[in-house]
Amino acid sequence: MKTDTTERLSLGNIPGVHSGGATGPRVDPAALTIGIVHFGIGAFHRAHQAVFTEDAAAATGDTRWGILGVTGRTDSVVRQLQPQDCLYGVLQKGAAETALRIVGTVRDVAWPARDSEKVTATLAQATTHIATLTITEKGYLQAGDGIDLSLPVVQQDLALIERELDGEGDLPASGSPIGLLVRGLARRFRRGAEPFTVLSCDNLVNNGAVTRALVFSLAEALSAGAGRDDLLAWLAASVSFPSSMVDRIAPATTPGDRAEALTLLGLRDEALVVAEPFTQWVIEDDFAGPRPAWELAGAILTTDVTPYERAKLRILNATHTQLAYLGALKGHTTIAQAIADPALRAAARRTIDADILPTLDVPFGLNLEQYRDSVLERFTNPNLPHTTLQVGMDGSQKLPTRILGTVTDRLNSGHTPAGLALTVAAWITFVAFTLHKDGPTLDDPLAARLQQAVGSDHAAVTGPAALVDRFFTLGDVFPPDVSASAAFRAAVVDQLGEVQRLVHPSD
Ligand code: CS2
Repeated sequence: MKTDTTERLSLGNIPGVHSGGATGPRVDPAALTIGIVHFGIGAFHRAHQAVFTEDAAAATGDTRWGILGVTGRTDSVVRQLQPQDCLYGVLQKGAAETALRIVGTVRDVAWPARDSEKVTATLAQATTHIATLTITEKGYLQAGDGIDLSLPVVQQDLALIERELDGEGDLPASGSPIGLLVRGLARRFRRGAEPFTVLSCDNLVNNGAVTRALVFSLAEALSAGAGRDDLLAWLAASVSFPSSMVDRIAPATTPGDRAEALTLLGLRDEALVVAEPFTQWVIEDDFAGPRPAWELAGAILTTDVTPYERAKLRILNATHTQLAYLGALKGHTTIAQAIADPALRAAARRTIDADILPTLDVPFGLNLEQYRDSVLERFTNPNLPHTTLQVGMDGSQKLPTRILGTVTDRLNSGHTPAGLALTVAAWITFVAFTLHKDGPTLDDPLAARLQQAVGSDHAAVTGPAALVDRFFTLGDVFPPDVSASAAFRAAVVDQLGEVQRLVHPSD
């Protein structure tokens, strides 16, 4: 195949980049040293924080902020990036224009199953100052306020951190991102104890505080002794956990995107990512040590991320989720198709106006109505094939963060949010439909428990009320104040009918 024999993007052929239709890298990748370890080097990080970091380096000439990217369970991203000297393109697709930019700020990549030692050693180096995280909601392994200590992988990681604190070498691989992070922090503490910053960039409420609580819950579970107590004291005094709000729509790369990039670049790029033009990063300015000048790259550094984070999670992510489930049920493949459907667009708009906007404080300099309009406009981008199934995955992890906190706020102020009940009803219908024996498999870490809620045979579910009751017993998803609300339960039952009317309008 022609594409397979085309030369692949690498440091050796950067000059060739500019002869095609591409730009970048904006700094000499070979001049960068590692200053950041990033956990979860998927498409989003490459299209977002890595680009901000390169722009900051270009603005200042500061070469300390190369990134070591850490992959998740598989080594596929290592295989994409390593043969390209970790260079990759961001194919920016606007409604009218496409542009390709090569980014060079990722300087190395590690797969924990093989490279836990490399990640640990890098986290411990005095020249590394920051760990950033995009490990998705499920990657945190949260149970209540802490990490789920009942999980075998967490217990194994705990044992490794103890051995690390004892100074043992040649340890096996860590199994969880937080476990590997704390192992690296333990070595950093033993080696030089320089201050450090852990910066979560995931779509969680108070992501900095959540990450801090998980790190501490793991460290506190270590065997009692001087090592543990000194580590905890150092973590409290010298490691900060700022919160941040991140925003850029970055759908999965398709073969068509790769072909388009090949045309623009004349080189093969197996690590290409795709993104919309819009990008935003709001960061709590609470760093224990040095950081890149991200504000020179357009990031907002602030003392309080909360109003931005709430507006983004509750308007953008919540509406994405509603459109994903209603859209998928109605046969729409992409978010752009779903928002182009007048009935779904109207439902989205109603939900934002009636149920979401009343719960939000206005972030400084932001008009919430304009923000709502710009979000809905971004969803219409027809060149960004963000699939409803991609946004719909991991619903059990996403609903609490983006929907159910808003439900609680509305219930507390004496309102029953019908639009949010519609979203919950759409999720339940989607799960039930997907888990039906003829449907595709459900992409959700709670799939097995959701299967029990749905019942192995649809006929066993006696009606909408019984179905809602079964879902509401999922304590990991529905907080007690939501599942105990008779009014909200009735609204979800009611909205199951509305889902059917929306997705089968002619029946
Ligand atoms: C989406 C987000 O897949 C999803 O759940 O809602 O990934 C969304 O595209 C980003 O948060 C946009 O910043």
